[in-house]
Amino acid sequence: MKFKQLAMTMIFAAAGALTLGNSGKTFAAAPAGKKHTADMRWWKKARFGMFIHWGLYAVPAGVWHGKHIGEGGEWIKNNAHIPNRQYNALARKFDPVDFNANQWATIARKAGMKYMVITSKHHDGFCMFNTKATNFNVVKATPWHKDPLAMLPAACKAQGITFCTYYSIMDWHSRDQVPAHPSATHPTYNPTHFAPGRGEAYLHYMERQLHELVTQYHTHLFWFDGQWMHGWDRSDARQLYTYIRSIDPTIIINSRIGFGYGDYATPEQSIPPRGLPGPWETCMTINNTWGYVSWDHHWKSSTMLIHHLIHCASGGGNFLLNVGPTAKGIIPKPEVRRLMAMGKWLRVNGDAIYGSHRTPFAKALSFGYATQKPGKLFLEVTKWPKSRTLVVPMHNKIVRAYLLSNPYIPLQTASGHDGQLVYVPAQAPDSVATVVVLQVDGAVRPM
Ligand code: FHN
Repeated sequence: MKFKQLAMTMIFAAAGALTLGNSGKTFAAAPAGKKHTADMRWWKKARFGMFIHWGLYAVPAGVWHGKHIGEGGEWIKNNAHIPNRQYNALARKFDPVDFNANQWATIARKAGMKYMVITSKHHDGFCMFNTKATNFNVVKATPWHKDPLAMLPAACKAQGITFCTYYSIMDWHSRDQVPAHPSATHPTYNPTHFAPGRGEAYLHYMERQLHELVTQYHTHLFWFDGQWMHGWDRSDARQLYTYIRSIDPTIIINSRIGFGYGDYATPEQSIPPRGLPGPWETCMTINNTWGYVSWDHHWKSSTMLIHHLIHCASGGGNFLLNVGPTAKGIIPKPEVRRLMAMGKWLRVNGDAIYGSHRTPFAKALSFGYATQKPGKLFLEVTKWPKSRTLVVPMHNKIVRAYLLSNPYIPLQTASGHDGQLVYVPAQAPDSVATVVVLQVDGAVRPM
């Protein structure tokens, strides 16, 4: 995937997550050992969430003046160099008459997702909630006049999904920020910088909106982004972090608020091979774009997506998988089909994922992945052994072994030179990933 915005490089050191924004600034994840005041318990147990990129950009859907505009639907204002007036006019065409909050929350539940992070305001500055801070919002500026973020929290609660919000610090619409290359006909917005003397005013604008999102829309998490705009500095990050904590100390904040603030690291479109030391979450698209793009049919298979989820969990991380609804409010069918396949796998194997802890093994396993809970080692076998024998590199004797899908039939085991042996059926019961459960005494002691 090639994106201009990926001029910024996402580099993830083993010691933590470092994100190099366009400005080349480095934003470290929460410093090791930082005391979390946020209530991370639900988040760490959840393991799997739905990311939703939805806004005015769904109207052009990756096409401008008849041309395919690559590198992201939600970036079309920047990548097609659309002047403000022309872009703002899209609001008059945004009328998602097919939007159904209960349907979206139900899809998330059936997918096995436990939280939802939706764009309240992306880089384009359009607000998908009825904010009093600007009329450039979904209720005041569109013929729809409805507030999706007012409908989703109750829909999510009814489905057992935790409601969370994405919020971009960079804002291509705000008068407090100046585009990288202003032009009446061919502007480039990214990366913006603060207009002279307007930084404090913009911070106040954000605080007003974040207060609304916490107190009126009851978000449980802020997924910040766009922190690479020029002029966003440590004091700004600290002020925003402190402000949010003053409203509700349990709110979770991601690392992209910047400068080591935030509660978890946010690798994007990639999974750190052995996970990261502290709390982390990989976010990923199902095709190649976050916002809806009508011509992007590069869909990942459900098998690959299930393996990505397992890989994240085995590294002690979460998997935030994105959907890009259309301008009519429909989650594209190819995305729904893949999510239903993930949910079907999780209904059988979710015990290995939800609330699990990272693998005890420092090296990758030849047959797949591992996760664990006290007294249990889960082996997510993605490469079924032709020898019908799994070799588990640990000293612990196995108390009992069984297929998670069929716990009543024990599997035979033995001790070998290279670890514990588990004898499995000739054919993999689940060709995508079969979970073998090993009951062990005490903590796993890898060889
Ligand atoms: O520029 C954004 C992009 O549009 C998208 O929102 C992703 C999602 O993580 N974040 C930024 C690129 O890193």
